[in-house]
Amino acid sequence: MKLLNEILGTKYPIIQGGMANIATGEFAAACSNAGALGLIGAGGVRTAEDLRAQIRRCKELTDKPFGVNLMLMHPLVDEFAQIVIEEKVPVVTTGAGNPGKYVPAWKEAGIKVIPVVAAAVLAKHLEKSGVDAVIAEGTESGGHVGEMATMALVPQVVDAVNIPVIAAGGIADGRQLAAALALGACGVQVGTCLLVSEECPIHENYKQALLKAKDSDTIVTGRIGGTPVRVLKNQMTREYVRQEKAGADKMELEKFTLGSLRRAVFEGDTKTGSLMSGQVAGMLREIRPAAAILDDLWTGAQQRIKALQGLC
Ligand code: TUI
Repeated sequence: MKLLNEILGTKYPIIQGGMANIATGEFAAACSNAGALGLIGAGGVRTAEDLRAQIRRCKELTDKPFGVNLMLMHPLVDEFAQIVIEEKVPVVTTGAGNPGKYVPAWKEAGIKVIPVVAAAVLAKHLEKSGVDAVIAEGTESGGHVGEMATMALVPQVVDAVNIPVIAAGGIADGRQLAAALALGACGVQVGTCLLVSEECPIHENYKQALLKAKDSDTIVTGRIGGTPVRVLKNQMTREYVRQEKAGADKMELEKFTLGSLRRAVFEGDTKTGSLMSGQVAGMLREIRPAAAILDDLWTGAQQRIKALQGLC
């Protein structure tokens, strides 16, 4: 099996998740320069021209491979799908849906296409449409999540397809990276552990809330409404749960969370903001350079694999 770094031309077999409103062109470039595949998150980008500007900024700041994550529920996704072609983006990942209709044009343009899947059935379907790999993302992740846990999802996707599988969800240290490789993944995508990097442009209050979090401090809101999102528990989630239990309809709940991610990211509003985070938040100890976080992930995985070899 080829490792993800050989497939992508990166130093490490690690992708930086394209977190909406967080993963700017500058942050993606910093992660690419630090040895991962940096991704620009288009989920929070408001215009096609802004996406183009983020891509150009990223290209200015790194000569390493990078990519764009397209959130498929975004109202401008058709336009964004064209911009990545025009700007010759080397890698496109997708999330929150089925990217099938865009795949032929992206492949025609020579783009490596790597959709996120939350179940094996979509992975199988997308393999037929010619995607290069899939990211199997477990419900441990932050942000928009599916139902299946990484431990159960990854081997079932690996068995379902003959293309490389990248594991995501619940990965913040070398033990978890080693476990992902043991499950048959060729590499990993991480998001939450990079939120506490020095380069990550989120508000300082958001970083401090992550450092304070314990293992069970995240919750998934919106499972009933159809858009499940994992965030740190706070005043907003308590109120959300209260309204959900009281029978509030989908529209009311959506209105309640509208703009709440931006409030957390830009204003540092830890009370009423959506502090998207994976279940690994409880493992985060300090703010460090992205390069140190990535190097520890890979060095730690190699050490763990060697230690396990000594057991048998
Ligand atoms: O997309 C993500 N994570 C995200 S997107 C996001 S922005 C947002 N903001 C507010 C509300 C909702 C979203 C924040 N975090 N991860 C990738 C991911 N994709 N997770 C789950 C899926 C997924 C789910 C269903 C992928 C495919 C899918 O297929 C359904 C189908 O059509 O077959």
